Amino acid sequence: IETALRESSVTQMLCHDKIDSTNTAALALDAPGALVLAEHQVGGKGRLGREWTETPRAGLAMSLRVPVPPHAVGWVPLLTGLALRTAVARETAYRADLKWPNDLLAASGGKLAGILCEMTPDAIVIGAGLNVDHTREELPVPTATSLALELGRPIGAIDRSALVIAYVQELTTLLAALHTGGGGLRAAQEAYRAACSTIGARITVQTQDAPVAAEATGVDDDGRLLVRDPAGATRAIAAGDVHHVRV
Ligand code: BT5
Repeated sequence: IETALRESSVTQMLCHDKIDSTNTAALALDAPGALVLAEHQVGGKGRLGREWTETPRAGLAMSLRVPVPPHAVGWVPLLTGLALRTAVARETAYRADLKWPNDLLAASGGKLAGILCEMTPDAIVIGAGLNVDHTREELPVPTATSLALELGRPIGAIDRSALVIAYVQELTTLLAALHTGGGGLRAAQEAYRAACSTIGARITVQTQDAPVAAEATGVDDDGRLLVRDPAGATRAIAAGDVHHVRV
């Protein structure tokens, strides 16, 4: 992996057999360009204090620590989801649904991957967990699924190292667009919008008070989801849980 990533944003790679959280490890490192991987992550973090559960040798847990210009931080989680989706398509030909901001879902609705970005004063730690080789019995929660299950591939047939390499390469290209801005950034944002299955979908948005039914109409230049409520009013959502309504 290290050799293949020589041209990427990775300057140093740490591969742990067992660790609490690759994000926590990358947060503690003062090394821009550090990529932390773990074969078994025992204390994986989800968003909003939730947990991410890994199955040894079946899941991928990856955290990349990189500097990001402050004005572009809002797009990092979204472009990370795009990078992961593209990498999965490149290596396995599987086209996952990309749900705003960045969950990867299978056609069955099962969750294949989750992303957690955490900020330090000078960098962002981009954490991604991908379910690759789980059997049905190994899935940590009923809402999860794995690439092996969705593709009907035998365990061990999907090259996990190739997935790591493809993901970091895709992410490197998209992060470079964030740094340069201009046309490159607009192209990356358009690629995200084209891939995001939330846009155009009927959704429910979990607000502080209650779930609200709405239609997602787009993603604005700050990475916020634009939703139109039944009364026709449009507003932008910066963070929150969005559930697609299946019709
Ligand atoms: C996420 O949170 O989806 C972000 C997960 C980020 C995990 C990566 S792994 C590498 C790095 N190091 C870390 O410590 N974290 C990052 P959220 O949207 O809050 O989803 C969490 C919810 O997904 C849980 O409450 C479970 O219901 C479910 N879940 C837990 N483990 C799962 C898995 N392996 N596959 C699918 N769903 C899972």
